[in-house]
Amino acid sequence: MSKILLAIQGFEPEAWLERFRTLSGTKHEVKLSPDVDGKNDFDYACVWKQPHGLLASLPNLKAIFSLGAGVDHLLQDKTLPDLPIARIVDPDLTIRMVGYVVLHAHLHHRQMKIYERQSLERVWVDHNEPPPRSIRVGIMGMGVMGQASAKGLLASGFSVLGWSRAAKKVEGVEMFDGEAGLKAFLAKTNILVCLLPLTAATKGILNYVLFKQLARDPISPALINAGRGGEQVESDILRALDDGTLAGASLDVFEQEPLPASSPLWTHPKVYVTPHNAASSDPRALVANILAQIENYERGGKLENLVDRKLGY
Ligand code: NDP
Ligand code: OXD
Repeated sequence: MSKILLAIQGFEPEAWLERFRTLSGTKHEVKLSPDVDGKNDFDYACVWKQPHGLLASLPNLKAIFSLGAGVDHLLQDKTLPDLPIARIVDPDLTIRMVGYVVLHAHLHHRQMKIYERQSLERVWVDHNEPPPRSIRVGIMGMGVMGQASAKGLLASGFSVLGWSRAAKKVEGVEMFDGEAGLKAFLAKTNILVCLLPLTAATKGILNYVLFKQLARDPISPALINAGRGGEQVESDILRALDDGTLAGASLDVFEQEPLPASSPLWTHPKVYVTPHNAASSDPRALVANILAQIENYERGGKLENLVDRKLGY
């Protein structure tokens, strides 16, 4: 029997505990932090925004699981023990992200903010949007989420570009990589989608200088960020929206979450705001995946979807 500790802030902890216990039966003992009597006993920790120092206080841990795809919340803990860290890669999480990206690409291409206003004013005007194939959607971050979103966008008829750290080939997608490839990637991109992990290299990358490099033909550029709020400079987004550098933005993540009530982004006429739920981690879908990993590891198998701590993702 393995002993599993859940340490969760920001998600609904009770729903995770119930799901872990239901699927574990008598195979695992599952505790929810701060109920951490017997710190020596825990084999695995499954965490989302755990209190810093907690994992370092569990001397016999074998591995750590992030309850989401991103691990920036975990790696910010300077006391993090040197253990394998696995992140979530699951079809449920991925398909949710694909839905968000495809939906928002359509919203910008089809100028839905304009039609929402027209509807309120009973105005019947067709703005005659250019063909989807002429719209180039550029995805920053061509990992699990990026590649799946690219497929969804291609199926919707858009042209798709991708940018990653290392060079790679992705069917149907014009790929760019590294610092050297960024300028050419931006120069062709109309709708910019950010699905990057937050690392030292990506912090603040979505800024005014970058927005200025986006293509303005056949439509003015739009930004869709479902990566991390730390990647965007919100004052630059507002400036770019207000001077026409960006025609619109869909923001799922923010410098500060929850987005403060005082933020002008909430009511900006060109902005869609969602509460960091582009792809929500749902215990009904994800716990089976984590338990299968633990059970495989206990049988001597390898952990999958491991994080490279040096790269930060
Ligand atoms: P992956 O690790 O599979 O993909 C990350 C991609 O980003 C890779 O293509 C990687 O390049 C690229 N990348 C990383 N650093 C750089 C860099 N400096 N320059 C260029 N490209 C870079 O992650 P996922 O696709 O699973 O998830 C991506 C992110 O999405 C998560 O880290 C999380 O922040 C966010 N997310 C947000 C959610 C939400 O609800 N808003 C839900 C789930 C995830 P390479 O291929 O060369 O390694
Ligand atoms: C994730 C997230 O990283 O929900 O999975 O942000």
